[in-house]
Amino acid sequence: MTSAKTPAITLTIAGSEATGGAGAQADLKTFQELGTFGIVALTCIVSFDPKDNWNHRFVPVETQVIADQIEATFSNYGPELLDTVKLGMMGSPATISTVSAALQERQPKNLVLDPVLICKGQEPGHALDTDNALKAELLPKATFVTPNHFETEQLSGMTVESVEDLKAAAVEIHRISGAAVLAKGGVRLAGSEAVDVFVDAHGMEVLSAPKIGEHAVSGAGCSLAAAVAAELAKGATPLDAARRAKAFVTEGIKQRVAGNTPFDALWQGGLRP
Ligand code: PXL
Repeated sequence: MTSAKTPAITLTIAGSEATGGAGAQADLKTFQELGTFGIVALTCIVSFDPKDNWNHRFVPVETQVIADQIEATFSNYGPELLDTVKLGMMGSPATISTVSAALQERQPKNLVLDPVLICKGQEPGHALDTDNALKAELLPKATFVTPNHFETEQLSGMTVESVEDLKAAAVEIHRISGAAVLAKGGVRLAGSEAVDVFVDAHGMEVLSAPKIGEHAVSGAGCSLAAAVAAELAKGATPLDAARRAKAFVTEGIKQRVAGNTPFDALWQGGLRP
């Protein structure tokens, strides 16, 4: 039974990051904060190693178990109830193929891809395979993609050193994927503003906010993509979803949480009154 008050439903297919800053934890907190009913299908478990410079200890979830989680969720909520899926860290080509096959059947209206490419501590050969699989199997299915600076360079094949470069690369990623693109300059581009470039079939918009420090904050990318997914699920246009997600992340970075890792974590409650 549903009622007029039933919230929009959002599923994230993502990894756990044990300290709670990034990954599925950030996605779920973002969904809750923005008023959607959040669901997780877990792809892997990442535990930073304090004895090894906080590098990632990475354990994949068995592909059958990933498929089972998605089957349970899609069977419980039909496409009319659950039409928005966010993809976070996949971590291996086998996981990508499993997720891709599950999405092929369902074809969600909104598929927000956070193209998490390299994970610290992963073996480079394996990481390259994963990047290629992501580009071949998931990027073409995405309706919205949120690459950071590094991922923007990788997906576009272009070097990004300025806002003009970021614009050109975002246009290229839109061209090859057909998806709406929110390419994030973040703290990687010089200047006092954190600049992101949005491109879709209707055109381009530069989203800018004063930088809050010069250090990347854990969970910012995950929370941004999850916020885009939540806003799309509630009916926003891609551009409005991008604008609201940027505001959500900017406030969350202002109220970040510091622990012993060299990076702070975003607080999803930043927009609360
Ligand atoms: O921020 C990217 C990211 C996504 N998902 C998981 C992670 C990380 C980074 O640490 O651990 C599970």
